[in-house]
Amino acid sequence: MRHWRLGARSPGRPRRAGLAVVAMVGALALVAAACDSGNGNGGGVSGDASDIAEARNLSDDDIRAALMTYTPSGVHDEYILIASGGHAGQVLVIGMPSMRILRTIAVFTPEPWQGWGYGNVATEEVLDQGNIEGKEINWADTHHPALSETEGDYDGQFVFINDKAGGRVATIDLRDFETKQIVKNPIAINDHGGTFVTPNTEWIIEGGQYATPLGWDYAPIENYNEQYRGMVTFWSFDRDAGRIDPSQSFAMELPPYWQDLCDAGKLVSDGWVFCNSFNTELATGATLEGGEPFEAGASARDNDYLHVINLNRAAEVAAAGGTTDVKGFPVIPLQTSIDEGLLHFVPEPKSPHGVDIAPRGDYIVISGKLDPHVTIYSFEKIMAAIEAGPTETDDYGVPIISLDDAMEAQVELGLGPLHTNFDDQGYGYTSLFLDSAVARWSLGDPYREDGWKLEGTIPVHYNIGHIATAEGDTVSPDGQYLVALNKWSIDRFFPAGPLLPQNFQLIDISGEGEDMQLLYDLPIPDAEPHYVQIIKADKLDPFLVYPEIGYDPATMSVDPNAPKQGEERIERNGDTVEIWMTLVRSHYTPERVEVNQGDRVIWHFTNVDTAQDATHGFALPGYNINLSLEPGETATIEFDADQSGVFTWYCSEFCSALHLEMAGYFLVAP
Ligand code: CUK
Ligand code: CUA
Repeated sequence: MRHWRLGARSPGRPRRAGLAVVAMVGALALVAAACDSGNGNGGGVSGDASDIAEARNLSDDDIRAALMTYTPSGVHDEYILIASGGHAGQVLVIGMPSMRILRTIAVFTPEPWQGWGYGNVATEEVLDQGNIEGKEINWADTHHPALSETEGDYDGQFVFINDKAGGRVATIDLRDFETKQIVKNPIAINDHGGTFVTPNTEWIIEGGQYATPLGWDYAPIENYNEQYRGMVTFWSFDRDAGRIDPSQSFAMELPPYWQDLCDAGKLVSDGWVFCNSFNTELATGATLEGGEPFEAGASARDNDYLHVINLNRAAEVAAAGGTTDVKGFPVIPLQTSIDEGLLHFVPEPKSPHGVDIAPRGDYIVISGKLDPHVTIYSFEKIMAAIEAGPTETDDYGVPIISLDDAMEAQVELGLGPLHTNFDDQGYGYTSLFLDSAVARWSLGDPYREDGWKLEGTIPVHYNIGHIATAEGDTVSPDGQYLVALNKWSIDRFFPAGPLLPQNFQLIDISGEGEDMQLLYDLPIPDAEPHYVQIIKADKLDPFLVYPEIGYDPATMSVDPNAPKQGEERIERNGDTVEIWMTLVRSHYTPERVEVNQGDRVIWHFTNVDTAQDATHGFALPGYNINLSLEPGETATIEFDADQSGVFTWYCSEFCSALHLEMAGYFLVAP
């Protein structure tokens, strides 16, 4: 038995180096004895487990991390991460603790391999819902995925995600992990405080960010204070339909501060919503006119305002018609919100970013980018202060509760606190952007007796944004794991050019106090994910194949017009040619389609395979068409045969030994 090199590459974690490592080495030695094949291959890594550990310079912490994350082939992960795909406009699905990427879900952005927006009429209709004033917008910046909840816990049914760039929200159904809907916010060209759901997913919150006139109609920026406005939108979710219902949704006009993140109250604070803001200075970026740049102008004051919104009451006001119409969308005017007591402000320390509600709904945790503390507000104290009647207002007449009246505690954590998640031990975890670290701190009564203090920090690599603990923003966090979403990854991976990946770091938080261990680095090569939520895998119940042949993902039901085996055909009606085609390993029926140049082509497909993973493609070059047809799925393409020629279509998924034979001819006669 060889000895492990202890701690050489993982300073600062002497714990578990004793008995635990002996046990691990013992376990590995057993494995090694079983697989010691003695096949030395000259200088490479080979031999038994201890040989490998020595050859690869692995410390005891490295070995522990490997044992914590190694997931044998065929074993599934305990947790699933639902991650935003950042400015790739997608959502990522990742297994934890293995950190294996399982799926990209195309959302706002066309994606050929999923057949998302490359001819499939249903997917193009979803993408078209995201058009902005008729203009096709085919990229997005996804920030905050929100899993649907029942009684404040993830229920595994839906995910929502916002597009910060375009002020849009999408709905994904977790039965097939496909995007079903995009809604464009009619009153805001951008957003940020979304998406967050209320504890039973009645409402999906989409808060704004950079103020414009509502509906973004032109107004001179000199009129900023009078004409520009902030907003928060509450989208009503129809769970039975699996869709947001814009006709039951509404927004609130807010002062032209730059609203930032929001979160929904839960349990004791159910029915309330909390949003941060910055730029309460009302800076307008007049650098060429001798003014200050935003980074200074929007950070001049010591305080910004936490927006405390009575959502239940606001919904009543909206339902009773207390709204004005902005671009066809009902908006509660700011003065109405003031008169009806829907909106209160509480000062919050300098340039806040994250607002996160503690698991019991009793505390609101605010992180200020330029303040080394997290500030913890008591919901009970805020309610008492509202009851007592605030005496101050801001320039727009919104009542202000004093910080002293609302605050429960402040905990000094380090530089650049951004976002907080929670665990099952009464700890909060806050990302420290400037320190590139995660801080663990204890909540006070009723979470922990010795609370409101920093417990320890662990460095991350580097420039962390969000963090997420397992089910860490629900009413019952699981603890055990934390994922740090790092924006920089210099020196962590081979640099494939100057554009580096993002870095998700998995951290073991099962210990106490300062005991945390970095387990794994996962490079994310696509874009900058902002937030993830982590759900227990057994809460998800996805389709393995579509439940019936001819299933239409757009309606989640069988399409009566879907092509059926034995009923394949081509029909001509004037200049329109309609094709009903089936796909099965390894052929299309029919295999030859002849049309005339200028014909309208309507082409229906059903993948009649029922075996799991027996996906077929339909790649039609020259016409920018590629479909992905999962087992049982039906889809339709429609196009004008505007180019004559001989076009060869083929199956773009290697589905069988005779996959190359799965092809056909599309002949367009001039
Ligand atoms: S934001 Cu990106 S790090 Cu959009 Cu939640 Cu804070
Ligand atoms: Cu079907 Cu290849």
